[in-house]
Amino acid sequence: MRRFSDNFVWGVATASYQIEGAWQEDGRGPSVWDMCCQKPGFVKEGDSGEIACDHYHHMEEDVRLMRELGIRAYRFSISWSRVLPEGVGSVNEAGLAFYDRLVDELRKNGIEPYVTLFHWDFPYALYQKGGWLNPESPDWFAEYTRVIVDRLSDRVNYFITINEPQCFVALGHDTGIHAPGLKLSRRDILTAGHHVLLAHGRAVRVIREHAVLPPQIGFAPVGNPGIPASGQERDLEAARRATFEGDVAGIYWSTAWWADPIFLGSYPKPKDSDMDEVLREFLLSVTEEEMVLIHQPLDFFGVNIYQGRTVEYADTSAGYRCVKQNVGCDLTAIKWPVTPKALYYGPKFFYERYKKPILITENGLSSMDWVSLDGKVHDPGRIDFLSRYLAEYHRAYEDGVELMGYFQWSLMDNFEWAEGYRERFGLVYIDYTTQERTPKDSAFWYKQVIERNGLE
Ligand code: PNW
Repeated sequence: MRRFSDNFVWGVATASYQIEGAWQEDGRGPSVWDMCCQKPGFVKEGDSGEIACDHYHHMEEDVRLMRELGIRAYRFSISWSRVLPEGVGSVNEAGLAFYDRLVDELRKNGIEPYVTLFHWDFPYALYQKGGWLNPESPDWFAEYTRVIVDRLSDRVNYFITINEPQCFVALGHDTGIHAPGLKLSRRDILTAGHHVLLAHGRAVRVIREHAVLPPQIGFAPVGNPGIPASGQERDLEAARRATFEGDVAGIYWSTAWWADPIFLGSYPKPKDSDMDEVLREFLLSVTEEEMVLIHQPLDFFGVNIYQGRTVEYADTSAGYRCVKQNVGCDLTAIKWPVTPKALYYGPKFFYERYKKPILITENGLSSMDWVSLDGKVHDPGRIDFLSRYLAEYHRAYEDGVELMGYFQWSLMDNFEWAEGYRERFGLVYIDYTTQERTPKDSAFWYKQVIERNGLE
């Protein structure tokens, strides 16, 4: 029996644009994802979040389902432009009321709300003013945060400011495969990223100053930890280094690029291969005052972990190299490798460096699920995957890493960004033509895990 601590939180996670739909209802303003979904070829099959899981109209049903599945906590995000259609200025009461009802409904059902303020659906009106490149963007985010805190903080303790800056900054502004679909210069990407960090700092201050209930605040970067190729000490050290430095895709993909300023008060020292004139100038332009703002005290280290990369020692200036995946290595439907040890080494390394309780804000997989002839959805692969990952997470706990909880991604199948509806990450199957919800076998399995507070 692998049991977690008594106060361990078991939850599921979703994000507004991926599930809500109702894209033009009750005064919601457009976001950059609405804009990009209209561009031919941006999303596979021309899918969009216009309807998604129609959660906006199935909210009560979805909360009831969570209660039936024994879920204790629900991490959801708020659509900024549903609440502030122009991003700033006039508040859309109907939009805000939706989240108000959601929070009430959760509380009524004994489910703890975890609010993510920003999960990528940036208001289109603010994008037209320059988006994250505009130096006013931290002010905009602070204003929006204030609206949410004033309305919800009498019933919400847990806030997560920003989800995965790696994705919406890098995929959104570098490769351009996520909204807003830009391919900017390195200097501009660094600037946008810096504004995101400042926005985080401003939001934390707003929450601390105005929250009614005592707040618990975190943020949620992607963690793509290094996994040592062997039990040798030098491979362990190589994996640790790789975890905190950029991978092949560059500096914006490293967890430390975002987490070091927030938790340690300075940008990580870039490794030689990342250092160029642009980066040097950028780092020189950052002021001490800005770093103080970014470096607000937080309560936990939230992190989304899906996979890790195997790393070994190398006699090079980097000190490590990534090991090529085995031929035919195990892959999920979205073709990400199955690497359970990411949930051991990630928490371990992040805890060592940032010294905060670890909260897995997302972990899960997409798999090939459909409703069988017996009317059920059999997803043994998901049960096996999650069992392996949770066993590793438990190993971290046994080794003394302070764990706060675990959120499975996702409650239900949903709009998987540029991949559209092809990828099914849910514990609950969604039939997008009827909006019927069918809990998969894994949902009932997860219910037992929660009841036992661990694995058999
Ligand atoms: C996350 N990686 O994105 C997002 O927070 C979710 O909105 C998304 O649906 C979910 O994971 C599944 O993709 C990630 O490369 C994107 O390791 C990429 C990675 C991890 C998470």
